[in-house]
Amino acid sequence: MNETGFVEAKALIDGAKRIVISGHLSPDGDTLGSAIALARLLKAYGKEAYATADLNALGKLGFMKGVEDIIPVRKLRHQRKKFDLFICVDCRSLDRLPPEIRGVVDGLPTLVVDHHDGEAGSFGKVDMSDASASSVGEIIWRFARWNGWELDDVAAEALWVSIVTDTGRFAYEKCSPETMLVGADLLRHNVRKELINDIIYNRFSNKAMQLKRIAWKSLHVWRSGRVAEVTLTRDDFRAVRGTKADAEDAVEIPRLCQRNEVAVYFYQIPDRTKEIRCSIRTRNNWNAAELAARFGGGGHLHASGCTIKTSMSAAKRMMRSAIKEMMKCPPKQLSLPTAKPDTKTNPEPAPAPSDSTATSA
Ligand SMILES: [Mn+2]
Repeated sequence: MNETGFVEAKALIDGAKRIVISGHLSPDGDTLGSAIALARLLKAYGKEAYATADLNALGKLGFMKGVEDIIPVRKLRHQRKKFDLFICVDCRSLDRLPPEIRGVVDGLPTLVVDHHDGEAGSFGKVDMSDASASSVGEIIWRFARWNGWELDDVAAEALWVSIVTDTGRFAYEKCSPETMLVGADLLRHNVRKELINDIIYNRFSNKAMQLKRIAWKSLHVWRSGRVAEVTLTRDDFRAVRGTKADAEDAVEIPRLCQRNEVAVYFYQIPDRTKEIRCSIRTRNNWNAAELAARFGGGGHLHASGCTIKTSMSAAKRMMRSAIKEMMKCPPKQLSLPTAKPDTKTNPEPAPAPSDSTATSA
């Protein structure tokens, strides 16, 4: 794990009084968990620190401790001028922030903490990102440890949610021996691990169940299942009065096909016609970040997202032809982590292009 930026980040924090923290639109477990934990840690350190998020987009994550301290993005505008530092977590591009926050943080000194594959450059004044980290939560844990900051139970639970969700419950490629040690440390606190697992992975609202049923029916498989898709249209969401957050995991359905290598979930946000979001998951080194980057999105090697501003049928045509083209040549053999027990960090693949308009990966 890379600790570059910690010294500069600390200096920036020391020079600030009122700090605002935000992650990307449609916050996921890592975004929310790292924002909550960081705000707690900074408060305990003597700063005024506020995590902000679109509270209407939390979905299941609303159960998290610390959510009650989050300032809704739309209330931020009234707080202008008072902040003197912006910390951007789980994202390194202004385009991915909730629109309400862009005006508030514009011009503020900015610290970026991200772990997406991408170019080193970001809009931050100081950047303590690390593309080898499993999650931003892991970077925050390391930063806290480096500073000698103690975690309280709320921060520990938030970081647990970060890491669990971004590693697919300690299973994805970037989950390193060090990630497991961070997890082990977090469990020394009162982390409700069983409840968290149950809420996030094993319990679904009626709306979510109905959307799953529709998504299953839409399953479209080609190349003998090597490529598979599901679709939820604006009408589907309307029919069950559901939101994007009710179908966050729909991309897991096409992934279940035994031979699946590329899975895509196409969906439409009810009030945005002519805008198709694509959530992409790959296996076997097919570069999901590069595929999404063709459409201005980005993400990780095996998980990415993008938005295509066109109709559903045109978006599908474009994505399918991009997939076909990608699959013409075998994927680059990337340096995946070896089975050696002493592997310290996961070597990362060649950087993917910037993920400026990626939807949550
Ligand atoms: Mn993340």
